[in-house]
Amino acid sequence: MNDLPIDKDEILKELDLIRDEDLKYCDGRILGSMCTEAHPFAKEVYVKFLDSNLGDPGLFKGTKSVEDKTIEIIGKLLNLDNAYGNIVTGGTEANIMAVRAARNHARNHKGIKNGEIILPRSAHFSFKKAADMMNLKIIEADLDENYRIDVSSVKEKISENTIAIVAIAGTTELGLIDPIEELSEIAYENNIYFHVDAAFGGFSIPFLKNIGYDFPDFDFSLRGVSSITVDPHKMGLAPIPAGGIIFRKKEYLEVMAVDSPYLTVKTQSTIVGTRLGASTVATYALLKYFGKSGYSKMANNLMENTHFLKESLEEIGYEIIVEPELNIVAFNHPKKSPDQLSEELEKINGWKVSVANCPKAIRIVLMNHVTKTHLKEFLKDLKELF
Ligand code: 0PR
Repeated sequence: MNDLPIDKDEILKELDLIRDEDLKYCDGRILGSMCTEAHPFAKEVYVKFLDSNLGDPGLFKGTKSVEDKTIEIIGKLLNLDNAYGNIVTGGTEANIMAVRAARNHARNHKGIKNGEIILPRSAHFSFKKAADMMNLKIIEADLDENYRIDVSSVKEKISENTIAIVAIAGTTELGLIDPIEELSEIAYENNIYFHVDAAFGGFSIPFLKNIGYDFPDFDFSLRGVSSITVDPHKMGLAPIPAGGIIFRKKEYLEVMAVDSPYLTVKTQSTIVGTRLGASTVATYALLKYFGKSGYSKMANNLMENTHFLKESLEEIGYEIIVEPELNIVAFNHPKKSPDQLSEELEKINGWKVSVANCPKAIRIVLMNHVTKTHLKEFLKDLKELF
């Protein structure tokens, strides 16, 4: 550390150089990210609430009331009138909270000590962290030939130690929606906690449905669904960190509560203690600013780009892995491996694609920062590499 203070300008100069090493969303080269540039209005709001701490809500009553309203709005969007939950750091923390609620609930109500959690192979790796922290056994359910969770495999894997079943609405690698309706019934009939990870899809499926897209039900309209992860910092255009966890019942928060004696509230259910209010308020501001119609329009534009990319890839001769359901396209070159193609794409024009693992394929996430112009440049390079 320097002994003497350094001039602000000098520090800023250094930081500008450092910032130049980062990729910028607006260059359109980031093709595998579920995050995007936060909306300018969200950034404006964010700085106003930078010092707010939701960890001690009695001191920040205004900010806390915004968190409550945000949960209420997102809950209603997911067909739940009385929603409970929090805006947290991201999908990982939201999933960890859901698993913790399920584990504690099963421990308190069924006496389960060595819990098992059933999830599809396509589940995000955050569940591995949750299982590791809570000493739970992951029971992997098979996928069907279309890469969605195989319902019969879930049925077979239910045991007396099952504390939760997890399904995905918008899988990380392919953007697919699991057969949540059927799983909800199975969970309900077996009295098992059912969590839906809609970290990615939660901010687009309701809006696309709103304008006539034919998606299956995935939310609290299904009686078996206990909680849903839905991340504002993905499709919601909110600044990082903004994940969301919504619970059907208050008791799921209560089973996680620990005493917080010297705070302004006497218990705390979140994993994190000191919690930034800024991204929560920015999320709230965006929900109001866009409204249903604004988000629907954006989601629809992204679906149009998705279909444009998919069809153009087919025209060149690339193989599409699965018909896109949300704004992710996965494809392969008939001869080159995805890793080789990914390397060549980076070399030719700095494209940063990501390679899916199940199945191995190049995976493009069509976020807001990827414009039609970027896609045309990308397709030109893909044609050259074919
Ligand atoms: N659930 C699902 C379905 C997800 O896709 C993700 C993240 C999570 C949970 C975890 O969310 P957080 O990362 O907010 O904790 N999916 C992407 C991934 O890890 C996130 C991502 C974002 C990846 C930006 C790359 C990137 O540049 O693959």
